[in-house]
Amino acid sequence: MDSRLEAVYVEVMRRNPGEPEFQQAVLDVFESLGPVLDRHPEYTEAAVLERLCEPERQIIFRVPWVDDSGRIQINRGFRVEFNSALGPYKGGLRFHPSVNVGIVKFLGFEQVFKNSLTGMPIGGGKGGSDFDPRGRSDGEVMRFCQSFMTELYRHIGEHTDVPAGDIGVGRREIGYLFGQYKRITNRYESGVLTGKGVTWGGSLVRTEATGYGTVLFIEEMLRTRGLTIDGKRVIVSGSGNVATYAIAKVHQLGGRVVACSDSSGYVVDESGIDLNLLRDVKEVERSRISAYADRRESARFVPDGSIWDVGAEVALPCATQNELDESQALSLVRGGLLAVAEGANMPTTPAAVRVLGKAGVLFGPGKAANAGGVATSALEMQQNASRDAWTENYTEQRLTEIMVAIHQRCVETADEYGQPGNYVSGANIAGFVKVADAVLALGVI
Ligand code: NDP
Ligand code: 2IT
Repeated sequence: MDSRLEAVYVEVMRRNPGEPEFQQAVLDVFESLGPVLDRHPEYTEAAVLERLCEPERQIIFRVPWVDDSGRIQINRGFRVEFNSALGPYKGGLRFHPSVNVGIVKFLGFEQVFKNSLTGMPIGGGKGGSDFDPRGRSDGEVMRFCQSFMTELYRHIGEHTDVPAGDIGVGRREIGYLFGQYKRITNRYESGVLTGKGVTWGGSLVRTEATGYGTVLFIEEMLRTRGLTIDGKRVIVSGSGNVATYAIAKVHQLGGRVVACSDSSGYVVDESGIDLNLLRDVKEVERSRISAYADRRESARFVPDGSIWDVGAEVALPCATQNELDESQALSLVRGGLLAVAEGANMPTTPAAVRVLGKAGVLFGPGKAANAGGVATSALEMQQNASRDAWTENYTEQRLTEIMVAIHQRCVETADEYGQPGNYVSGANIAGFVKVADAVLALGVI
């Protein structure tokens, strides 16, 4: 690493011990920035890197609630408002037992550059809780969300900080959170949260946007090699919001998804994942993925091992961080892999990214490939600000244009900095330069 970057990196490590995911996310960006600092000494001069690695504000709070048996439960809530040089803090809330401040910081840090890359006026933030929604009744989830918002409401607002969903937070949770915000503030402030239901201020296509966008992005990448996803064999990990609509878009474009997963294992279905059945099992019943295989003859459930061993031409990791490691990448490469796009945030380990690079596999990093979700959140904010609601066709058209533009930005930036075809550098540099210029312009604040 460049010595100017190294000095900042060492200091970031020292100040943020015990946060391996945050450290990994910072390293990933820093490894792309050497050529940028050569061209822009003013960034080093003005300590832009140091400023971008320190969140503007970090909020940690107690979330007390009462479960169905009358017992008091205590969780921890987080909101890391990372950078607001380009617009209000924007980013999802994650409810999962693994959530801690380091995870939220990694996600918030990534969000800053992703949001910059979309070209929309949004800063970066992230939040969540170690609350585990699994096995909880609707009433418990509602009471938890109400308690969470009873503290969070004072920190957010349509011009301040605009949360949305992430793992464990979907339409149901956003509804309870929005309801409590509305009640406390006595304001119907639609733009304070995105991912709302379409009858109460949500945007059409927001639910589908991340998964759709990821597939639109990989289609653009494949196009650079004269290929398309039509007829390709595809693996999608996860079976939540992002995975579901990635599968839907792959099928619309003529590809065949032969495997998907949840945290209990994976299913292989050589005749192509049946999306209606998957949604019944995961979305409607909130059941485990083995129930899919129980009801479909062509499918089998595999409780252990790796989904990536199934083999495919296209792999879309859409579950969680560090879910595709070096040996799994090698296995995918041996199976004839052509392209990977990250629907999840940081799902591919650094060693796995190197394996894919060496093998000449197209690799679309999450900052670019999954940016369609937050970009459509920004479209939801636009609709809320103008008290308008766009049609499905128009909104999907906007999403498509945004994904094509992000792809173009990555390709042109990688070319400009002498690393053609390197989407990691392209995304990191393009995302960084825009936010760095704004940080400089706004002075020392
Ligand atoms: P969901 O909660 O809807 O789905 C998450 C899926 O991933 C589930 O299948 C879940 O399995 C699985 N999963 C979660 N954690 C783990 C884990 N530790 N180990 C194994 N499997 C796990 O979340 P989303 O689909 O919204 O999010 C998926 C990824 O996409 C995350 O990385 C998120 O940050 C990223 N993302 C989401 C966006 C959005 O708009 N929602 C936008 C951009 C990125 P199980 O059901 O067993 O828990
Ligand atoms: O990681 C992400 O980009 C998201 N979870 C979506 C954030 C948003 O504000 O829509």
